[in-house]
Amino acid sequence: MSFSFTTAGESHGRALVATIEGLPAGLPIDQDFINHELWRRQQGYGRGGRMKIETDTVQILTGVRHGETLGSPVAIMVENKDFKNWLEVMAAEKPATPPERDRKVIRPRPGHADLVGGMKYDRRDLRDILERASARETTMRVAVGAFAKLLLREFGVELASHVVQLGEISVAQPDVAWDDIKALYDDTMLRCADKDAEAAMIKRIDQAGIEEGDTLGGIFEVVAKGCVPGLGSHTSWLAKLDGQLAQAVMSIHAVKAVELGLGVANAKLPGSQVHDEIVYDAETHSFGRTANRAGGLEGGMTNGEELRVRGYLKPIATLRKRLRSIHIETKEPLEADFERSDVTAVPAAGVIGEAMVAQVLARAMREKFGGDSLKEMKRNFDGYVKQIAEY
Ligand code: EPS
Repeated sequence: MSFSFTTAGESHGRALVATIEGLPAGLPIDQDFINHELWRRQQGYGRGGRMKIETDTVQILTGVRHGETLGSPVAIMVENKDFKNWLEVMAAEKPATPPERDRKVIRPRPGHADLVGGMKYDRRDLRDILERASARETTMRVAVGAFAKLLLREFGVELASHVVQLGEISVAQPDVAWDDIKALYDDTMLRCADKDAEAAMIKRIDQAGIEEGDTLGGIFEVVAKGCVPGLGSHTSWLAKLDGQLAQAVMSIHAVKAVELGLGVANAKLPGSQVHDEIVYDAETHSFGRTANRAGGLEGGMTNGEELRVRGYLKPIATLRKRLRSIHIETKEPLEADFERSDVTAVPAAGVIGEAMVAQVLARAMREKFGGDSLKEMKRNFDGYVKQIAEY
């Protein structure tokens, strides 16, 4: 038994869709929660005009009845409100006459999928690449992630994220406690725990966006609290949860590096200052660690500490300050294409990071505890928790 999903949809097409397989039957589905997660992804200072057009709302098409999963594939959809402005350009049917404004893209943006995608798929209108390469796709990852979060919640696992760096501005104290991160869950600015740093980040976004026509990257951190020890496995490279998390988070648009725990800083330190020492609490009969520099993972398995995963984003590739490019037909040098864009999407990427970490954990939980119904899965889980307590 596993958990998997596929997304489909173009940024300015009719709708975005996803199918999810592997949810157990009998899982309560709270649509308000899913929509709230979608709302969270749309927040954040530095977003562009598109977010004023869209109010992402999920429609559940299959696999759920009377508020509970059936154990069958779940199909979901989010409509693109902007589609009404792109009816002719994005129509599935071949137009009888070419649209008045064809919105053809022939000036590939450096750092985007435009040029390589056009070459590989042999498309001469780079919109055929841009539409699917767009980070709009992450709407469905967040919707799927909400289903994964609803499953994880049944087993006491919660996720949240925060921004630790924007452009060159970092929080003063990077090890932010879970409660302080959780308190930012519905924040609409930068979900940054350090308010002085956040004020500086906002200024920097204004400077980059308004004055310079530029874009900014940064770093988000996702924390998952309440994971049972032993998700993932040391026995095979594909089974290692750290590898799976890296792949899942790296697949988010513009993420160029993934860090687990204090992985980057740890590379510069001697082992005695890196490894979290093991302690035992005789009263609660449980093992613990003196610190969590490993970010909750040892040997490719969760160790019961908070899971901490960071995603490093490069700046968005659509810039008002246009970079040099080449006309794909005439091969003349010109400036790259620009329609409209965000200045930064680091806070949104954190929400997407939560969704991707949630789906990796949901898959690991489904693989470990199986069960066709939630009840059966919980029975298996309880047996394992007892085994751990008796160890
Ligand atoms: C994106 C470009 C912008 C962003 C978009 C991602 O869209 P548009 O071209 O319509 O202005 O707003 O993000 C979303 C639509 C979203 O929902 O996150 C891109 O090129 O990646």
